[in-house]
Amino acid sequence: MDRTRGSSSPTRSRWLPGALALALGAGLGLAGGTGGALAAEPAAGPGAAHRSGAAQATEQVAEQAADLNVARNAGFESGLSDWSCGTGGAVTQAPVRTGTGALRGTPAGQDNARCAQVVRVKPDSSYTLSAWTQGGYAYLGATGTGTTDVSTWSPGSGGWQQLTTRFTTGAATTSVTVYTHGWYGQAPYVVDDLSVFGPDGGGGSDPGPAVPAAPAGLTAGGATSSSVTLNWSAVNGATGYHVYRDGARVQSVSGTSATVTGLAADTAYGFQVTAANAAGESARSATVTARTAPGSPGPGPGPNPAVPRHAVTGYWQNFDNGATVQKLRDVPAQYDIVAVSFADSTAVPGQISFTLDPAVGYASVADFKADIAAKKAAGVSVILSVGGEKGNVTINSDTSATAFADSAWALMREYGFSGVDIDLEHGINSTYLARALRGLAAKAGSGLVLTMAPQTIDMQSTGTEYFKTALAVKDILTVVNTQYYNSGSMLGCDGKVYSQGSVDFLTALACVQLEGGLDASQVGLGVPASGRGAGSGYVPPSVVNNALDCLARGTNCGAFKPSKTYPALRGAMAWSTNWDATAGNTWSGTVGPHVHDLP
Ligand SMILES: [Ca+2]
Repeated sequence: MDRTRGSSSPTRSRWLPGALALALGAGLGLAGGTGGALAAEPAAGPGAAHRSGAAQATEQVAEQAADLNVARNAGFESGLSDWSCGTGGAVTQAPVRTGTGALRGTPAGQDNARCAQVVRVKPDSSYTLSAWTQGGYAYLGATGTGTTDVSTWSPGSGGWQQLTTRFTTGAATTSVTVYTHGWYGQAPYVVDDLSVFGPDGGGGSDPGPAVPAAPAGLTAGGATSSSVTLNWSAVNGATGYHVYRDGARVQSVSGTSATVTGLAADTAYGFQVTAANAAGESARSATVTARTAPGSPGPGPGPNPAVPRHAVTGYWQNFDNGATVQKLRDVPAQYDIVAVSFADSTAVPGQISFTLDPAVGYASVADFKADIAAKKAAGVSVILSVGGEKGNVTINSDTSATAFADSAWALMREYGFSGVDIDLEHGINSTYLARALRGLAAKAGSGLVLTMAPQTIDMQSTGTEYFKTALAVKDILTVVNTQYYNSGSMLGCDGKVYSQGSVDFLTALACVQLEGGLDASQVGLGVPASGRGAGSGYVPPSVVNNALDCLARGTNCGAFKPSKTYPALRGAMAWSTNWDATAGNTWSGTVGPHVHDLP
């Protein structure tokens, strides 16, 4: 349907740090290849003034990257990976100087608990070897330097203490063994943040743990009136997760689920999760919205009023787009089915939610529910419309079909809706959408009101996914109100082309559905309630009435005359009750009595 929802969805910010990291990575790669050329480049010359900014940036990175820590896993954040240790070496979580791990060496009588690593070095270069230690006697040294091997030691201490020494590599030396160990029979020693600082020997540096990625797969379930349970997928390298509620951090956990408590009943909350480790906290996950259960039992679906033989459907706008803002109680009694527009899709494929727009003016959600109950008591079916121009829901698997049925049923029970309207405008999969609707019908029972509002193009032949869906659920389908507007020219059931905005367009196109396998009681004429309710294709209410007469009685036809009459034709639909109100409710006042007067 052509309409502006007027709602604003938050724009996801782009992950700039990621782009920055990419650029830096590219710079480092270039720097490695041009390191030798840098020194040879003239300090000034004809080309110097014209060097690109990119080249200058590359050189700056190269200069910064000239010296680095050539040891791997130097902070023991990845266990003993890259290290060769005897039986006395192990990783400890306490004490650690940085991150979450450190080396604990436990010497024995014949074992000094030595751990060593072969690092790649540049020949004829100087390196500073250092490490932080505490506990018992700790040694730090290097062998295979090609010049003079070095070592240093500490008798131990109760706090962190840095050991430092230096070595120079030989003319042909490309690797050196660095080691640390304790002393025979002495107390365990702890080492963290070891560094072999000097020119890159070709092995690069160990960046340590990276900031983890944002968690994916966040879902909300198990809502009570005061809590919501969240689940998400584990993130590589994460040591914990933080949970955010409406932007504020409310909880930190080590696993991949959390139950957020202390929530208000019958309230929607937006949740996000981040992953964290020693390097920092990830970006926030996509937001999942969850609503807590009502504090007291909701009105429930109750027995649905029967839809009359001839019925008028009207869409009620849960948003302000310039049409008259109204409450459900303001919708004229001529409307037998009121489709609340629209449900929202959530991050879970197939799942829908509903949030009452404050712009509509209800004092509370309970007030809105009371209006639904009052309409129901007056014999009106208030249903929830799914879709619209901007509210698409993807149902293309058994999982998403189930998610749809479960969430739609939950909303029916919570608000008292009598059913759902399918107003999806793209990407329909008839197999799974039919499965989803059957799943809902299995829960809601025979009182379910199920309507559809396809676009004209979607109902031109029985081969389209929309038409196939309608036929696949024919036994539980109330009415299909095809939108006979916003569509230009289309084919009638006689194979002729008809232009929108005429009685023939309504009758000849409805004939496609009437002859395509739907029962006449399942066909309604969907039209704009006023000229402002659609971009094109508006016809006055008198033309709608003529089309109804033509199909149901064979009178008041235009050029197109159906070969038979369809007295059981269900009726008509208007977008929207709000646009109808804007035009003084002329549409429902004219078409409504006429529909109810059909044979
Ligand atoms: Ca560490």
